[in-house]
Amino acid sequence: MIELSPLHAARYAYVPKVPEIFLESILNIAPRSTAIVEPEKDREALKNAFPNSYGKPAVEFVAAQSPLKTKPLTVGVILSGGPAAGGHNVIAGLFDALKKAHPQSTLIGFKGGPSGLIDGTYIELTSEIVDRYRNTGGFDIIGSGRTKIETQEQLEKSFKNARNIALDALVVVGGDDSNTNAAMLSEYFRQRGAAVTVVGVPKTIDGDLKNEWIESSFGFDTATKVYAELIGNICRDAASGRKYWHFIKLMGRSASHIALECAFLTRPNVALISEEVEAKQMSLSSIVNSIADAISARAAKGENFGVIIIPEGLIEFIPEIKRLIAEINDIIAAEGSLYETLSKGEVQRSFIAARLGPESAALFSSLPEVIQSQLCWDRDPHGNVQVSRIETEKLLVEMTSRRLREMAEKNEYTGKFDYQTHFFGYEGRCAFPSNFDADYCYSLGYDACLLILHSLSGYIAAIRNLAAPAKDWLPGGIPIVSMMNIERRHGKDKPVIKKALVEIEGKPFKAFSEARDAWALSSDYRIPGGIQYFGPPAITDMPAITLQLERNS
Ligand code: FBP
Repeated sequence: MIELSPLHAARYAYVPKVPEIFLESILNIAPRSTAIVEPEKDREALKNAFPNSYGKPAVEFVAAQSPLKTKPLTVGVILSGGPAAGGHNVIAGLFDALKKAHPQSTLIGFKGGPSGLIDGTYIELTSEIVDRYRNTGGFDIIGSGRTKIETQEQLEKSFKNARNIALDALVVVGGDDSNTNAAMLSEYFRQRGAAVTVVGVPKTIDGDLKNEWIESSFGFDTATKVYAELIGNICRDAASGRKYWHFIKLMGRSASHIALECAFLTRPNVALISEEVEAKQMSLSSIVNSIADAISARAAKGENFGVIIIPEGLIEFIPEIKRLIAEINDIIAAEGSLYETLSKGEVQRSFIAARLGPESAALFSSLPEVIQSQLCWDRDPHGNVQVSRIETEKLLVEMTSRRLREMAEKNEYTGKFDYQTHFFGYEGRCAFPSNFDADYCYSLGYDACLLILHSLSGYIAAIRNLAAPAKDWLPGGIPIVSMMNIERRHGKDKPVIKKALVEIEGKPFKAFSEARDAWALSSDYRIPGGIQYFGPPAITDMPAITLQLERNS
């Protein structure tokens, strides 16, 4: 038996705060339909792809007219995609709610992500197991994976396993791709006549699974607080040693929500936002020039140090690189089985270079070889470039050094440039969930159980009013298909959940763009410190700044 750290032991005793309505008996809570939610675009295609779940209303949970009668249920849960703090509390909330609805209900956990359902590998989640994971980070209770359930064979195997286990419901805890899986399974089970209610739970540190009903995905709050602690420490180190520029890449895949939140929490000298780069069609050289100018302006004050935040997905938003990536994706999709046999590095690089159009070929050859190779690495099972493996921070350091040398030759820069690079990503996904994530996740699990009890298949748990104290949160759900559009993946048009990127017209970006010029020259960084789990609620329960800006008028 591993000896627990004092914090680990103390977190077991934490009782998550929940919306007030959840204090009622679970059988006395019922869904109330509100507006029909339709996707923003591609409506006909989505209606055809999801005839059973299209055109349904959003629901909110309110006090019931009369108590629900229910039988013991067998419910399966899948943790899908990258870990995010709070996944264990989703399971705890789901488990407690199921047992309250009927003590003989059973919760099983499919092992290793969606492949656990396809292969029929699972464990029963007993109270002894669940209790050991309450309020802890990680997905290790059952493991996670990125298998995409999409082929007929995978869907049929999932159906057969669900039937053999006599599954009444399935909860898929995941991001945009995983909840797309959930919608497909819901549809397939209906088509096969199986009464299995499939519901989703919005997870991802990236924060890009959100809309009017889903105000935040879980894990974002904890991850940004962990990264901000590290960035704040680096800011202080930079101001103490006064000799390095720190180029810090932050995880978050395509969206820059994490970079934006961490910028508010720490006030770095430069924070790049990919969505702005795309909106302004900034080229790679114009981004590099803007970094070099910021470095030069501080050097003029005698400050040859600073901190730059770079969102992980930046590279995909630079127009000429975006075109290059799209061409590489199409080549990989078209040459699928042959490409898989090629070894990484020189062989893959030459294969791709020989097949690119002239403009992209020229750009490709101008990039450092290490970046060329990283752009050629395999896509993930959903067809995404694995941006966490592309060293954009190093690319920018190399190009910025070059630019500063040019400026120095023309006497436009007289400073001294030295640097350190960092990538913060995996560090933030499995921390003990912040109180916000612990409360939110437990409530999401509870909410998922309510969706199941009321047979709302194809729905995703949606809790609103998150900037307010937990007692005032508003639980409910929306149809997953309402969040979808058609996108090109692996060379084919496919229905997927549309990623919510940073809105350039939104309140958080506007607040950032008003503040950033002052941050560029200042060395008065904001030092947030580590996540506090016990103490005054103003410190322990503070929701993300971007969430507050979005939701508070
Ligand atoms: P999800 O979308 O599955 O939540 O994963 C998010 C993420 O952490 C991204 O920020 C990152 O690019 C990616 O996972 C890394 O994936 P992997 O864990 O497979 O290396």
